[in-house]
Formats: sequence, C-alpha cells, structure tokens
Amino acid sequence: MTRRLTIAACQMGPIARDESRQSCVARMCAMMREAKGKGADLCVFPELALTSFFPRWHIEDEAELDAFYEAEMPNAAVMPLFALAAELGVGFNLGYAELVREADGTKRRFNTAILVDKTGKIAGKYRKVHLPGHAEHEPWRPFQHLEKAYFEPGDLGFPVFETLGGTLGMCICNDRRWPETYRVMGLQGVELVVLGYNTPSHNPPVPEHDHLMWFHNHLSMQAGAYQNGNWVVGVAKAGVEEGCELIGQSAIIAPTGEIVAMAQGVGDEVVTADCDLDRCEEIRRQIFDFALHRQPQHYGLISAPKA
Ligand code: CDV
Repeated sequence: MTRRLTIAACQMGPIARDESRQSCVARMCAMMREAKGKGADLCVFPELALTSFFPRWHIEDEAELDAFYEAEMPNAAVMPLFALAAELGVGFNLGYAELVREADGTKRRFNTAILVDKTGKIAGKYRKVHLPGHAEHEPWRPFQHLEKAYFEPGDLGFPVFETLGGTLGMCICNDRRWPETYRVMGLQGVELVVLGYNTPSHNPPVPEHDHLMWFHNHLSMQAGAYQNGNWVVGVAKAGVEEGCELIGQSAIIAPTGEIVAMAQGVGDEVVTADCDLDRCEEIRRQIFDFALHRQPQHYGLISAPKA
C-alpha cells in the first residue's frame, strides 16, 4: 500500500448565526468534490464546522444553546457529506459540538472531531482536551469565549487510529498550542495530526498579542510537527464571522516543520499537498529517536497532577 496521501486542507469562510447545517454541508461537499479533483485522499475541515462559532455569545436559554449541538453523528443534515465521501472514496475530518444524553437524562457537552474513512465509516473520535476562555459571562469583552461553560474537557485522551494507510490523530484548536498534545500522540507513533481551529485575531485579555496571532498559529503547529516528526494539517474557519475576525493561514506542515501548502485567503478554499508518511522517519530516526534519546526519568513534573 502506498504511504503517500494527498491531503486537502478545506478552509471555510465565515458561517452566519442563521446559516443552516444544510448550507454548511453543501459548502463542504463542494470543497470535497474540488479536493477529489485534485487527487485528495483526505479532506480536513475546521473546528465546529456545522455552525457559527457560538461560544462567542452568552446564551442563557438551554434550548437555544442545544440547537448548536449534534445529538447523533451522522445525522440527516450531515448524511450528504458521508455519502459523498463514500461515493468519491475520500476520507474526512469534521469538527462539531456533541451533545450526549446519559441514561439518567443528564446532558454532557463536548467539542468533538471525527475521522471518517474512505467508505464513509467513522474510524476515530476525539473530544477537545484544552478548553480556552472562561465559564462566566464577562460583559466587558467585545465578544465572549465561553468554551468553559459550553463544553467539558474531553475524556478520550489523545488516541491514534490506523486508517487511510497511516497512523492518524486529531486535536482541536487550542490543543495545537500545547506540546503535550503532539508528544502523547508522538509516543503512539502518530504520522499525521489533523486539526481545525477558530482563532479570533483579537484576544481581549492580552490585546498586545493581537499582532502575533498569525505567528503563534504557525509557530505551535510547526513545532509540534518537527519535535515529534509528524505531519500536521491545521484548518481554519476564517474571515469576519458575525463581526469577529478569525485568522486564516490553514497550513499543511511536513515533519521537518516546513509549511508545504497554505491558504491564501480567508474564505472557502481547498489547499492540497502530497504527503509522504514515510518522511516521518527522517526526523524520528535522525533527530528525535524517542527510544534512543528520551530521558523520561527527568520529565515527571509534566504529568504530575496540578498543584
Ligand atoms: N477555539 C479556540 O480554541 N480558540 C483559541 C483562542 C480563544 C485563543 C485558540 O487557541 O486559537
């Protein structure tokens, strides 16, 4: 089996608050067709790709909040994407808000991503571990970032999946800034980490960093790729969404840390690259040979419980 995958970073432009899932799915299907035309094996879509980025709003009405979540996956609204994947023989990565109803009626909420294989079957699931933002309404902000109110931290760890001819893992947005994210998957032999993000260009608590948002985006993903010797594909929801500017710069990054393809704009855009999974060995054998060089006896603090 070939070890080369053509990967499509399928960046999305803004999603309006009143835009339907059907419309979002139609946009993703159009990109999937374009990606297939460019030879894609895998399409990577953004975080929370089925709705507007709703944590920017303080929503008190539970039914109104629930309307942003998926109670099952797949469901009728996303079936066209699953069907198209199977028809074209293209896998995909999709981020969405997941609502779980426990047997006792309790609701649990996660910021979730799935990997779907070329037959349209779900091959892997991940729930975002690092949730940024705040849990209470903070009216001083120009927009909210209520992920800590609307989601609980993921409970699945950072699993990897044998699919599409390689070892694949997922993370979501803020996770990409944490070295542990990549290292935990790196220790499981991950060859490709896919992720989606919604990153405002303005960070209200530290506006002095606003000009660095684009730099930090690539810095984190390039470091994660190089330091673990894996491909990273990071895909934005970009542009001005409901008055909030989101950065673009969706990128496909080689295990050397080099950006091999990047989105040019901030709208719906398909960017592809031919990714040889065997290139991971260049770094893993020659620089970061974990078996030979790691010294975990000195790393205990990293996994010690929080003080
Ligand atoms: N969706 C995110 O996780 N966004 C954060 C912002 C709030 C900094 C990010 O890390 O990009």
